[in-house]
Amino acid sequence: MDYPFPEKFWWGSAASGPQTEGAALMDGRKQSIWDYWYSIEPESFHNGVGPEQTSDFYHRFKDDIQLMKETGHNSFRTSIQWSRLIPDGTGQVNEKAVDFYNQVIDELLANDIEPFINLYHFDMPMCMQEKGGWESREVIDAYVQYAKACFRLFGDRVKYWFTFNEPIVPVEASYLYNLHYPHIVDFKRAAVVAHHTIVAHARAVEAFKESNALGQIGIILNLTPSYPRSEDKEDRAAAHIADLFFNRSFLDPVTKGEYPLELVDILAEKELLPIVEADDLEVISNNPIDLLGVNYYQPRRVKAKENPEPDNAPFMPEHLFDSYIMPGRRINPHRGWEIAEEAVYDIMIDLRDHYRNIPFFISENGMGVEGEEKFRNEEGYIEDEYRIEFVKEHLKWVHKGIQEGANCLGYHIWTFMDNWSWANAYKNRYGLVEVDLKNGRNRTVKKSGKWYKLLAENNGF
Ligand code: BGP
Repeated sequence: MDYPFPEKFWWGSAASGPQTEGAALMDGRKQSIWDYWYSIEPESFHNGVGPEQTSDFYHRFKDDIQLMKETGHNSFRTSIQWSRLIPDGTGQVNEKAVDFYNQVIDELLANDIEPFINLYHFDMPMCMQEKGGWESREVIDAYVQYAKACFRLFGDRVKYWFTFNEPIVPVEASYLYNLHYPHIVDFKRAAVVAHHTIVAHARAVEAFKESNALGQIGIILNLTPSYPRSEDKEDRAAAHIADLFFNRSFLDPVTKGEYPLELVDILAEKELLPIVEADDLEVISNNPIDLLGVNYYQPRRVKAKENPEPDNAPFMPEHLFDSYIMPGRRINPHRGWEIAEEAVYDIMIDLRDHYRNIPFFISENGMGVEGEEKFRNEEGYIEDEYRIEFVKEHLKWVHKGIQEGANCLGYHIWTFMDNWSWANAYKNRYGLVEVDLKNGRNRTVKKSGKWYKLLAENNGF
């Protein structure tokens, strides 16, 4: 075997509650911002497919967990939906939701699949958004109560907890770039959302440590290594600034307990710092994570700013650098994302050298492809060779990082079965398992799923 992995390596996949459960308003669940946005603007979703039309994990989890076994999983990440567990955001816990999540966790454990549970995957309950969402301190308190309820209810069995998935995404998509509800474009408000999310995270970590729950707690961050166009000083400075805004802004407080000083200085100079209350920095500083999840899809390429923005233009991070399209870059045309496998190694070495060699795992990495049906073979399953290659090429670099001492504990592909990808709905398919929307959401293991089983069984390839 050319690429053996360490013993007890986690092989599995990641998914999320809002993207898989379905049963959107069933058994007491109430709307999240996704259900609400879909109710007012269904045309914003690819082919008008909304969050109630996901893969129906809510009813099919038992069969799906059998398919996880068939595809080599020893671990699986999903998220609890706040809007299902505590439908009014605060107060009464929904017993039907407790029952559902208990069953999922128990079924995973009974099949020797370690549950990795995330508490928040872009899915603010609508009633909490009405109170101001992450701009409101009241929502931080409500989130911490929700997190405590999860630790109390499921902490006797779940050993790996995550406070947030990609917390920078709601900051960018909902408060800066006009992609997700509530479609605000305002850096100052985005900075408040970011800071409040980090405070909510740190307070949840604190609550976890005070509880009797088993195990470890961390956060899942999407890291996008930031590469300069050239070795020129100006290009390198531009890449460094992008790195501060898009990586270190979250990575530093959750691992080192403090914001990068350079970033604070930039924001202070522009009078864009959020209000920081007395205990905020203390709770951040006292609660570093145990374990980091790294979602890696693509790097960011940057060059020095060519034309400065007018002084009165409302601030955006892109006023400090230009993005750069590298000649000859490879992209996944379906998603438009660059494919650059070696960047995963750069992340690993950075964590080794600058983040106390923190234990981490690759918590998402995957390839979304449109129109996969055309690769169906005579036996009726999809031959997604490109996905196998994609995973292999990334794993080669993960392997090298491990050889060189990075503390990587596992690899989770995004995702287990084709699922609902937010506004892209079912446009791009990512699964090891196909979900046939035309035929009762039937599941069929793809070639990549069969290969993934061998990968996990051999612990390498
Ligand atoms: C990550 C999210 C996932 C998933 C994935 C694929 O950012 O954590 O929820 O959706 O990206 O991206 P997309 O669905 O936008 O193609």
